[in-house]
Amino acid sequence: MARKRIIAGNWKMNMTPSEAVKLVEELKPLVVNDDVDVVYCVPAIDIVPVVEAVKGTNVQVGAENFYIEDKGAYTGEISAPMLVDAGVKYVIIGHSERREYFKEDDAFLNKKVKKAIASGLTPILCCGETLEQREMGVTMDWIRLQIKSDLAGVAADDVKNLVIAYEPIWAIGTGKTATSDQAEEVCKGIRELIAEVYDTDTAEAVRIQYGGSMNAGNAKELLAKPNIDGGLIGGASLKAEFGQVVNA
Ligand code: 3PY
Repeated sequence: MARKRIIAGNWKMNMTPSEAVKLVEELKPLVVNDDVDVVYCVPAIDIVPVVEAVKGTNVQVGAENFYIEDKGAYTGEISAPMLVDAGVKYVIIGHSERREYFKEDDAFLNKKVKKAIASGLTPILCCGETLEQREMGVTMDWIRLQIKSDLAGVAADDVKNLVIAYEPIWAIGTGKTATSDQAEEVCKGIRELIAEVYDTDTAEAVRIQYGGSMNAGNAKELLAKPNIDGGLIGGASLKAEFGQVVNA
């Protein structure tokens, strides 16, 4: 069965609520494409206005983060049930910025993956190596470790529905992109790992994105690769260019 392409914007800490609504309006005619799942992963404060603004379009809304408890004394956090109630469908888990700046480790990310699934959210689970790891030749060992730990105890049927984003850290916010061959090699390796840990059906079903400076200039070549089912887009998701990536 062919996998449906998924192009998700990761807005990061950009866009005030009013800027967010303006961007959604600007992108509306540019992101229409029934063959692609289009997702805007937005800052928590933008979720409610963006869910409202995308009503009646093909766009779904994702969150950039949440906490693993349903409610309680966790000042400043938002929970998975809150996201679901607000109309959120996807959530980014394990982005390298959260791993690095907020010290989210694989054990915690595994809890987040399980909580998201149990709450009805689709995880976009990120993994990726540093430049140093790539140069040392341990890229695939590292990615395998991350994915195995983050998915520990997750059932095959749930893995079939989630999204994995391969984002080499050296290509995030640097303007550097992995070549399409480098990206394909790792995405293929991730699919092989899923087949090994689960089975071929699961591996064939799971959608794997490339992320890390994907833009209108390189999207077509990256998306032509057999194991790259979409993109997680940083800077280019904040402008009209995102429409070109959706339609690449
Ligand atoms: C980037 O493209 O910079 C990203 O981090 C996407 O998540």
